[in-house]
Amino acid sequence: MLAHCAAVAVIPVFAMTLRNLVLVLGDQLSPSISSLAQADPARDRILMAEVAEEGRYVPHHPQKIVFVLSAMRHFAAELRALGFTVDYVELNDPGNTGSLLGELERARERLVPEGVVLTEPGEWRLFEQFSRQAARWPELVMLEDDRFFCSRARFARWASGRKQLRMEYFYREMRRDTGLLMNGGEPEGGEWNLDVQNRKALPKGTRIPAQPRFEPDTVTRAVMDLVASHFPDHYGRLDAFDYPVTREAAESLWRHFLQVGLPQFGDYQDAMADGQPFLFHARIAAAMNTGLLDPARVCEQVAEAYRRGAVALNSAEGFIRQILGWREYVRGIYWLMMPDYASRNAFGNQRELPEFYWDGNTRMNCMAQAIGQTLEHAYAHHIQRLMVTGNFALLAGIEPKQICDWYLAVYMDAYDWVELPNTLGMVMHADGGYLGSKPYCASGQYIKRMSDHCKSCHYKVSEHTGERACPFNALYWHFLIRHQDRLGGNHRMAMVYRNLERMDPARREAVWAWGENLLARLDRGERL
Ligand code: FAD
Ligand code: DLZ
Ligand code: SF4
Repeated sequence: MLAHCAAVAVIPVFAMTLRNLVLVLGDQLSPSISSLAQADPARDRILMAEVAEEGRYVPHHPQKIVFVLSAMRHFAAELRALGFTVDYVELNDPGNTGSLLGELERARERLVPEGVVLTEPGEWRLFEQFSRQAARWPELVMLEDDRFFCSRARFARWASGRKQLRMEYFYREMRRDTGLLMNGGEPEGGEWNLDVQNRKALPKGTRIPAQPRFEPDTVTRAVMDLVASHFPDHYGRLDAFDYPVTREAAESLWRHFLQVGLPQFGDYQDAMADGQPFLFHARIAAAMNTGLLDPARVCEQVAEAYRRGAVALNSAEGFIRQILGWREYVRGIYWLMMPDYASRNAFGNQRELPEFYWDGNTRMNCMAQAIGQTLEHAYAHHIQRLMVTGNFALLAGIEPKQICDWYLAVYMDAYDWVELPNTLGMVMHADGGYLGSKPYCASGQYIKRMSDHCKSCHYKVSEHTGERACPFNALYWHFLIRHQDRLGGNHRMAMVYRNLERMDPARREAVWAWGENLLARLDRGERL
């Protein structure tokens, strides 16, 4: 626990009365979270509630709902074993109001506690609801979520006075603050960021480690039935669920990664391959975002693996950068910029999200692979999200809210605080360049370089126009041409705009026209 808790209101204790009712949310499953750290099993009572609204505010993948509800049920058992009384409201319970605030209100009326305590929700949507409630209930206290390296106040101080924020400089501060991979005041190995050593394509025949499977226990199976009956219309396969739902099982997933994934994580972090959903990735984001794994311990263990020579620096640094750097950076931006951030749309995009995002039915093999595994596992790794499904949405000019809601719905690890800045800022550049200095736009050539997807694709990655041309190509040039006013002066885009200027005018015309054709087909609801 690295950040400081906000002051806890001192609530007097009277004999025979309940002191605090402590509400624990579905992504707060950490025994040492601020709301529980100050709770006393003898005087306080825990409330946990399964509610329809949290499953429906976007149509969450059924595996995400199963994961959260089953992990909540196991966590309630963990708290009871620690001596706490837990009032646990199941989705099917008669009288369930369907919302977290409704359940809190119901329990407050029933138990008449002196205080109501919760750790602040991670999403603005709920934070705002509870903040409004706190204005009506003086006994409601929200504590800071201290499961992050950087508190909201610390981030705001760092950001203050900077016109543009850059992850790289924030990350360096975090390395200095924590001492992770530091050698005195200098970064281990002399370089802060080994990103250039994280971009190898996968050589043919590389052995990919098998992923551990976590068979659903009786609790999880009951939750699977519940989710099937309550959310039958949600996108994604339910029966393939095999994710850990307890702290011990999450720990075993993590240990597996440390031993067999991490050594090659550095080299192949950006690689993609047909039929390989996980490659050398850790799959821990869902467990970490709900509190089953602690980011500080995870990073310390990676640094320790480097110190004892078990992994190379490009793996250790590449991995720690994602958590200490990106994860903290996007959260900082989220809290600094909300609620306005969510409605940013710098390019003025209005296009509907194509239907194939929901069923994977497209002839673009890279898209079909990324979306197909998302349906199957509620998972895609970072480069698939950024450079395949994200890149397509950017090039096609999809309305930011629609693509953000899609990411929020389909991934098991998705929460607004981490999904929104990644999608709206990093992928869609809809914040006008606040989070990242340039859009990550790319033609089919990037996907060809980093994967084997193009080999078995209906489309030809070498072609730019015509029925069999890779749609990413014409859409890439169309994107650059239509946003030249905004992006042409960006020095990080200078090379691509020089290439555009050198393009033969007839070819430029043809590529633009083919891009128009593709966009018109999307507007007619056609599948590419
Ligand atoms: P690994 O590749 O093994 O990486 C290790 C850890 O680093 C992850 O578990 C994650 O905690 C962290 N991490 C890596 N990249 C990022 C990043 N850009 N931002 C924040 N943390 C990062 N991550 C989420 O946790 N929830 C989301 O809702 C989410 N939405 C995303 C949406 C888009 C459009 C993009 C481009 C990225 C998104 N990410 C999100 C970041 C990243 O894709 C996932 O964290 C990662 O794919 C999870 O798989 P993993 O645990 O195997 O990660
Ligand atoms: C994601 C989720 C789901 C699907 N269901 C519940 C629930 O029934 N009860 C609950 O307390 N939390 C749930 N969650 C997690 C919340 O959505 C999460 O706490 C907020 O989004 C704040 O980050
Ligand atoms: Fe994707 Fe284009 Fe390659 Fe097909 S050819 S896999 S659409 S990049």
